Amino acid sequence: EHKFWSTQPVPQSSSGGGEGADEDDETKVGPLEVKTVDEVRQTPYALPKGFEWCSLDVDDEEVVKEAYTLLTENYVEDDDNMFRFDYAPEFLNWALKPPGYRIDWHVGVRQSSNKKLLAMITGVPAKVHAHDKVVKMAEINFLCVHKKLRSKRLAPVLIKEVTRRVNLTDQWQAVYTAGVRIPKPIGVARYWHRSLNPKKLIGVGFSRLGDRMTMARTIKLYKLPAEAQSGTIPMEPKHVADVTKLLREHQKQFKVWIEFDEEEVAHWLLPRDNVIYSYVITDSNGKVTDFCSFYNLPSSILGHDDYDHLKAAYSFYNVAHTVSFKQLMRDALIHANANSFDVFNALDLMENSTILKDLLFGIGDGNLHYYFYNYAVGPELKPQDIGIVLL
Ligand code: YNC
Ligand code: MG
Repeated sequence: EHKFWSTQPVPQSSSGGGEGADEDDETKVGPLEVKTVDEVRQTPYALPKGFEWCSLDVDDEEVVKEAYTLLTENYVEDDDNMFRFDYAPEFLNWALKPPGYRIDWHVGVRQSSNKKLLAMITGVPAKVHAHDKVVKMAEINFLCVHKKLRSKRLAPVLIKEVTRRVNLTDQWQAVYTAGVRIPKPIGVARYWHRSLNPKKLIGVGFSRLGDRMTMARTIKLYKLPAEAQSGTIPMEPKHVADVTKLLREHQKQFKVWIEFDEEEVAHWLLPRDNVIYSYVITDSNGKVTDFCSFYNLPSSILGHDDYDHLKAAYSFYNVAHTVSFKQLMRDALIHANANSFDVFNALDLMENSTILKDLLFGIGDGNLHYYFYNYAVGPELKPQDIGIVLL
């Protein structure tokens, strides 16, 4: 069934533990395959004639712009092809250059004749905790093949090449998420959506007017105050040490989570305009007691006359101590609304599902599957056991 994935060190049965499930998939925890660097192929995999490999030098703004163009024209669309993710160049600079990033883990495929970028896949380092073990993994993202090169088995070559490059650094595991179901998710989460600008969302076909609802009543229902209600203020560099401790103590409760040191917290959480928004609550001594964060991932609206973009906030990491989780997330909604986002999205993982309904989120369609490469975690994790949010 899966010509490529059946050859890879990933748990194979997709039956979720029912009849026919491979017993090993359910009981085994840890690496599926152990190798050494001298067993890794020294040369890149062969590409079809007329194409060549490159490393995406993301320190060069021109290269970031090329990646942006490939993605904005060819990356993920919804099932009805109404929207396509439009990760901004500033966002790619954030996503692809965390502490310890390596140019050679950002793999590109160019057309030899004109050097046009036609496919990519990226990796950044992450220290992943899985059931009390710490594993250095590559966080894989932005797998994209130009529309005119689809269904030619280029994706497996990209995946094998990034794997080879990661393996050459003596790392053997990866974490990734995808809308598609392949062998074999460690867990599955669902997106929920909270309307901030219902008029636009309904206008572009993202949502529909509810039964027995008028537009005026809908707008009133979702209206939020202009000012935060729980004392959240923008995070600053002086908050990094406190946030690092709070986040680590909080994430420990999940079965899988990513450990961030202070440098990584500074990178992933300090506010960047139009990219990452983070807010803290501090006590009378200025110590951080709570924080919330979301990132900006707009979608292009395909073929609509009045609007060309949907501005979406995605819940990132949140820790509540002195206010309820619901109060904290309500402040996140208020800040997103004040920054003119149209919708606030959150997955039903971590403790998110406890507040989604109260805060007027509606369930989305389609699942987000979580995967590890070459690392088994045993029985499928429940969303509330997953403490990882990727971009
Ligand atoms: C996918 N998203 O099943 P089988 S998510 C993984 N992730 O293989 P072809 C995928 N595998 O089933 P196309 C996948 N999508 O025959 C497809 N596949 O074994 C598998 N879309 O290849 C698929 N971006 O080249 C099949 O398909 C084989 O031309 C078919 O290319 C696929 O970034 C794709 O959705 C997705 O650009 C590139 O459709 C293309 O269709 C496209 O014939 C729009 O491929 C954008 C899009 C995916 C976003 C993401 C995470 C990717 C994770 C990849 C796996 C990483 C493994 C770990 C590596 C490091 C290991 C270490 C150490
Ligand atoms: Mg292809």
